Amino acid sequence: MAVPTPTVSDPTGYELPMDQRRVLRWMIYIGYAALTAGVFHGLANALSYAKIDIIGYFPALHTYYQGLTAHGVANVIIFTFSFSNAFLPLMTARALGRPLSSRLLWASFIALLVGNLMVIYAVVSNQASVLFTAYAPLQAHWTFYLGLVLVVVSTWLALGNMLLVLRAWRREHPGARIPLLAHVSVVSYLMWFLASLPIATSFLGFLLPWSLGIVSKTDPLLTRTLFWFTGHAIVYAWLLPAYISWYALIPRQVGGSLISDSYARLVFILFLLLSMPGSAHHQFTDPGIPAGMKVVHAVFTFGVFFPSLGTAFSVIAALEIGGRRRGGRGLLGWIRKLPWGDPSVAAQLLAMLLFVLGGATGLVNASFTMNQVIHNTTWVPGHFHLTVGSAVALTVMGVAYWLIPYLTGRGLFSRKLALASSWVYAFGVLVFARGMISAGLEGMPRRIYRAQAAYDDPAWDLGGRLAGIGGSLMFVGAILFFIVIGLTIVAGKRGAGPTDIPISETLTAPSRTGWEPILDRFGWWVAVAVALILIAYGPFFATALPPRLISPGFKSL
Ligand code: HAS
Ligand code: CU
Repeated sequence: MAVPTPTVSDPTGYELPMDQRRVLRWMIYIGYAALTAGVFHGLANALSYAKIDIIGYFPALHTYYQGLTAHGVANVIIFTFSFSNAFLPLMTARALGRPLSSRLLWASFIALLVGNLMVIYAVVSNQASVLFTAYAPLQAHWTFYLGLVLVVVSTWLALGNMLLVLRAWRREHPGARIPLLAHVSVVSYLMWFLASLPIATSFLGFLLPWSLGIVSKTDPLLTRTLFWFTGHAIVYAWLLPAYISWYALIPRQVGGSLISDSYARLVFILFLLLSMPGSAHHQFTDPGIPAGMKVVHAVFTFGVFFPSLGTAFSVIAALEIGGRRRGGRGLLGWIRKLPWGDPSVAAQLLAMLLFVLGGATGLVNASFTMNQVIHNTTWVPGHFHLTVGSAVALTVMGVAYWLIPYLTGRGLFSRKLALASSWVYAFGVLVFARGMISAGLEGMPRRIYRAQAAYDDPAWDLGGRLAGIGGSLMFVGAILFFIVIGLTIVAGKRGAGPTDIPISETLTAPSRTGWEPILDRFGWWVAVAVALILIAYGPFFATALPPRLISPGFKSL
């Protein structure tokens, strides 16, 4: 293939003020702190599948479910959103060449911090062992629900900040196309804003008053359905920041170019439209959800598979252009020529490769009849450690290897250690997921502490051991990441950080004529997204409302 030359490059070269970078940095550190706490229970959980019991060594841990709640909330809620809350506004400000609102930035930071502290209190004091899914009638302390709502509020404030910057930019550039990096960042959090409304309604309107004793009973089916409405779309809120890096930054980092600007925008718009309406695939086995709704949601789930397939096509093409510019020849020779020695790139290439398996297992989950086989087995954590635990976590780690030096001004502490972290972690996930997936097919249940369970099956032994080995490697990889980042922050070479963000070039510029500017009409797309949500959820809510408050709270101690 001939190697094309880029036609569009980033013009602004804007530098965000240092005081704003500082807040962004601390926002991200909250997530790292959460992840540090979260991975310890991950180790205990993985080892338990290999029948090794270390949970007794955890100080102040009362039950397995307390630890599993901490693991889930810390890793998939605090770690992910603290990153997005910093990353997306930064990308928007940089792409539009304008500062953020410092007030909103602080407000977002404080909401995240206070929310996080409330959740930590609830979980550490063993008053919220309800797992990250927070299903009623399991009842948590009110600080758990309010804390998580504050975390959600922090994301709304981050979105508000981005929209303010965008509005100011649009006033100064009437009729201009929004720069791609800002476009995809704003769409990501617009999607999440819509997606987060049901959980906010469920927590504020139902579970919080119920936990405070203001109402004595609640509606498990309605709150559970509201949870999954948000709870499926949330996975794309975790994924899209990674996709932003793969589309808009990684091509630059490997010396390639993004092929099509409109294609990238279209993919993000498709996520805005299709992330919410498929959410009931988490409830295929739930009674109380009409079969027709399950069918509609299954169809939408297959729909949201396509923007990811499209992403695979676009990202691989951008990588291939980079590999060929670097001298790669032949069908696959360009892969070797990619800058594997750059820890930021290597982590993200590994993330992409693992995501192929995450996507494939997702298709199995989404297939109604196959879902009956794997639901509530360890197959499901096998799937999601290949998605959020790999595609997202490894990308966030890879981004950190330039982002933390950029935000602190300090050089990355050790490239070798960073590379080792990614490879050990990626290999660990592969082994872990292989174990969880195969044992899941043998019926090994998820969310059990096998090392102490009263029931067992020898068919789970091999998968369980692999899960234990893989999980331990993931733990080592994560610890290496913390060492590299921690030492970069305190001992990285001053002044050696990059001065700018690696923004990619695009082969085809955004057009100001024809149909393409429609992609920038966020208001319209939000309206279409709402219409699709009404199709997918309208009939259910028509029968589920008014709520049936039937269940008192149960506490897991
Ligand atoms: Fe999922 C359950 C279906 C994607 C996370 N999912 C979960 C749970 C989590 C989760 C956390 O339909 C468990 C929740 C719980 O606690 O119960 N999932 C899907 C489908 C997709 C999918 C169809 N999931 C994700 C993502 C997640 C995530 C992304 C987190 C970030 N999932 C389900 C279903 C369930 C489920 C059911 C319920 C199961 C049950 O019964 O409980 C799809 O969106 C996946 C599309 C992905 C692809 C892959 C594209 C590949 C790319 C990489 C290309 C680059 C390359 C690199 C190849 C099509 C873009 C080249 C590199 C070189 C070096 C050359
Ligand atoms: Cu889902």
